[in-house]
Amino acid sequence: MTAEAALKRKGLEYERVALTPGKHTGDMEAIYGAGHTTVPGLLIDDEPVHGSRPILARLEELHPDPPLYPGVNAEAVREAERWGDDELQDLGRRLPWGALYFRPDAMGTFGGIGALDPAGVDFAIATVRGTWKYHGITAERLAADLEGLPEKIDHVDQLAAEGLVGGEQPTAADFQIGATVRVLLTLGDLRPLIEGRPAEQVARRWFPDYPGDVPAGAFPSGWVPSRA
Ligand SMILES: N[C@@H](CCC(=O)N[C@@H](CS)C(=O)NCC(=O)O)C(=O)O
Repeated sequence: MTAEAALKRKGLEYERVALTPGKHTGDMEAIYGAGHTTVPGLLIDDEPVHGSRPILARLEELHPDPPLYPGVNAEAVREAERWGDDELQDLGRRLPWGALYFRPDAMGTFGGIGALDPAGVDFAIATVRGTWKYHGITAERLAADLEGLPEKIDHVDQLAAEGLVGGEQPTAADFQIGATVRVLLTLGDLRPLIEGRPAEQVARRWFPDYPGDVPAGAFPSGWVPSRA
């Protein structure tokens, strides 16, 4: 989502190729080299660029206008982007898969198909178990992630106050942070912590449409901090 937003912002033509989750790690290594298992990757003619931050940096080099790392703020935007990737992005993996463990029947909403039938729920349960193992999710870690979320949303307020995100012209940090927050907005339990704040505005402005809805009440009671 981040890479695509940057391509659109730069007005560049591109072809989007969706890979099958799970199998994609091998496909990615075949194109981008050993160890480069994650999406996104971008082929610029024959030049492989792997990872959301390298992609945005390379697009900026090739097409400086409109800038994603504007003028005097360039370094601060780069740091905000790094924070979004290194410190926020993981929550976009662990919190949705974490919530779906308790509401596997809601997994179909992420594929745009609404309620799952019982066989679908069996499939969802097996899938979610796999993701907990793959991403190292445990109940303890999930509870700690939830406890730490308000501080992260506060940090986005701070970045907005500094003009690094949420301005008229989007930065690389808007695209990096907004994409993750947009995923978090699929969780009813988290919406009260995010709604009405700069984080929500950044996410919905650049990523208005994103499927998925896990109704509030998925996480065990007491795990989701109340809004200060
Ligand atoms: N931080 C990197 C990583 C992105 C990432 O984790 N992509 C996931 C998609 S949900 C992936 O491909 N995971 C497969 C894996 O971890 O091997 C970026 O922003 O480019």
